[in-house]
Amino acid sequence: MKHKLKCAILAISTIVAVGHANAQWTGPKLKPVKQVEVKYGSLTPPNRTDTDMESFRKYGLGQFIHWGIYSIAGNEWNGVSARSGAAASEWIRSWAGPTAPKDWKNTYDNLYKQFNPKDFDAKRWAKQAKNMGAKYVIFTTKHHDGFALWPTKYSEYNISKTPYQKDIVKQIVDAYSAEGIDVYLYFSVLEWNNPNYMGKVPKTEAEKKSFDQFLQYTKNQLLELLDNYPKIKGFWFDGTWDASWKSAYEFTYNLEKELREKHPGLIIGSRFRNDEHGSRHFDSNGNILGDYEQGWERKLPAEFEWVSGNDWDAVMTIPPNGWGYMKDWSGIYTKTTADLLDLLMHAVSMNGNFVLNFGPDGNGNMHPEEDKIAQQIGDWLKVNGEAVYGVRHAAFNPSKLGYFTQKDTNLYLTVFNKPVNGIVRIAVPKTAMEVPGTATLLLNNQQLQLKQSDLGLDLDKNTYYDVILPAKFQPESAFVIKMKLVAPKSKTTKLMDAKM
Ligand code: H79
Repeated sequence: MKHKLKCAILAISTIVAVGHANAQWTGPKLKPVKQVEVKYGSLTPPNRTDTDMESFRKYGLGQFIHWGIYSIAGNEWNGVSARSGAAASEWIRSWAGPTAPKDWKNTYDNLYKQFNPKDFDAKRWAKQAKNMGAKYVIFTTKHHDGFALWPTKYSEYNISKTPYQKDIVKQIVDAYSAEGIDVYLYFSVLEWNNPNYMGKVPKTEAEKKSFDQFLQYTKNQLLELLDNYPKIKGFWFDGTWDASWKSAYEFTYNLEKELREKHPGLIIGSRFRNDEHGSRHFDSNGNILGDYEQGWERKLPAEFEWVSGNDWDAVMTIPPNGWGYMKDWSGIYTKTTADLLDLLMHAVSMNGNFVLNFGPDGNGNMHPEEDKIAQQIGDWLKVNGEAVYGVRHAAFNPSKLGYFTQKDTNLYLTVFNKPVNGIVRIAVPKTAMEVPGTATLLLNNQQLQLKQSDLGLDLDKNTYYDVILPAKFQPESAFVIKMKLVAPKSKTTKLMDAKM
């Protein structure tokens, strides 16, 4: 609660002009009115145009995997749910209060001695991801508990000390790369049980010495990851919000530089580091830090303007807030495939990638519901993927029926709300230079009737294109109407604009 308040105050103080209706949730990025000197701003230009970043822009769908020691617990221990005591399943180490097992942290910190995922098969996961239609994966190398899923030289708390022993990160990188899926590594900077880590700004000489060691350790691990897994495309950083890390802006600036020099094309999001004034994600002048915005965690921009032209991804859980394995999905709302497809289309229609999280169990199996969802998303994308991959935001008025996406002269409308009259009406500004010329149903390539309708509303700036759905069309899921954009046939007739 304290942190949330701090966050809200920070947000208000850095944004000079507020007042958007949705400002309490999130909102458009308003550039600060006053520009200040920023020495430790972004090392890369916004909207990089190199091939790596072009690939990022085309992914559409990604897979997130949260796997670690917490997966053994599955958000419960000895039959007692951690729901009332831990923030999320991957946070189970912080379980406290009356429901927490006795000596819980100690139990947790020794759980790695049991980590032996007998069913783990990276190739099986990679095949599933491929079949689902994911074009990139973000894999947890180390979460807030500090446990490393690769045999790092820089900490004893790693996979080589478990009964399993083998390098998990390597298997993931190899298996997913072999399927043509780009690999990004999730890396939490903060560590709950590292004696050299602290949340506050180090003050005393002893604290400074400790934290310097922690910084060096982080640098060593990141360079090690690049050395070990040169095939990776980028990092997805987390746990970078504490005052200690924020105060190390010079170190993190130089570290980012070093990572980029070592691995040309590397993609790093906006969550890695802040500028010298403490501004995170965006520097004090409102410019994005890093290559893509990482602010959309379990939420999406309501309007396209909110993303301010930046590249971005949205990472999403299926349960309300649980990234690591949650054994028990009962009694909570878990997003359906239809919900997830809606969120996917929402994201891509605003130039973002949608990254769906999976939390496999301690044996290396996905949750059975995740298996089903992956299959259903894959089935849907095999038919409708054209509206998802490599598309951009379409500059048409948002539709209440679904989401527009565009690729060259192809316009796609993914319809989630089928109109009862079977007429999919598309509003197009009368001044538009490109308008729908033909319409087909992506489902079966059936040509659909398309006609222009002027409603004759006073001062209406739009004309309307009506796509007529076949009378017997009863789709079971969202469907895509693909339209060819052409030059408008003629100027629309101006019947009678009232002069008032
Ligand atoms: O790995 C998953 C979560 O465990 C992790 N990110 C995803 C991908 C995550 N860790 N923490 N959180 C998500 C949310 C934490 C928010 C807060 Fe704070 C941290 C509230 C208080 C401290 C950041 C800093 C937001 C407010 C202050």
